[in-house]
Amino acid sequence: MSKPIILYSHKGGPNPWKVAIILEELGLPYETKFVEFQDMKEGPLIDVNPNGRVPAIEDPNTGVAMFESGAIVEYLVETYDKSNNLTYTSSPEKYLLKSWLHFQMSGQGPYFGQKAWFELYHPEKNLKSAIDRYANEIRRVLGVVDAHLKKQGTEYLVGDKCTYADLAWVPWDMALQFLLGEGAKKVEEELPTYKAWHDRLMARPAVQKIVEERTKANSQ
Ligand SMILES: N[C@@H](CCC(=O)N[C@@H](CS)C(=O)NCC(=O)O)C(=O)O
Repeated sequence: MSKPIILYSHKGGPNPWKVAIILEELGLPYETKFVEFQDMKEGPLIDVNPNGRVPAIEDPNTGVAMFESGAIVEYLVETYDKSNNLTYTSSPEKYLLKSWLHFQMSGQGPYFGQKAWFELYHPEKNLKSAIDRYANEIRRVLGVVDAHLKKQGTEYLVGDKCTYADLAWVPWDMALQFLLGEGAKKVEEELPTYKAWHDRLMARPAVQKIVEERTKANSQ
């Protein structure tokens, strides 16, 4: 591995920061290209992601150019995590990692995102039933994580180490306060096992580095 991977990103949106965390955890060189929302439906991003969203990556070392944060995470781990620091190759762990990543992609990302959409961007304001629906889903989904960790009695979702399946949840969970306001504290009090897991992930040096990078990017 010699040339930096290009990461198409956005300063505010959580999904690209998931990929940044994995790049950082794996110690891979990468170069971030921030794309504004209004520029996402044209080149060069649209050439890599026909859906015109971030993240997307171009890896000059392998010729792979791809999109969708979960797929990118899987690609990076399969290609570059030769010591299995963030993954398992044994069964059933390797398959359970996929379950939790897919749950994050389908159960956390879209529901958390829709809460922000109906609260902030939807043209029809104060659509209470939609806002409540997604706020309840946020609480429910985090409750699933909390119950799972409690039942297993482990510090991480799969096995006994931090994996890509845990890290994938970090950027949206970081937005909890933004999404639920006062309600975020209540969720954290009601779900202490989830909260301890989140804090454990936040304390990782790679995650802290990305938090700093993101703060720096947003202050420029
Ligand atoms: N499922 C996609 C979601 C990507 C996504 O929605 N990204 C946001 C930023 S976090 C975006 O590009 N939004 C631009 C738009 O909606 O046009 C993934 O996880 O990569």
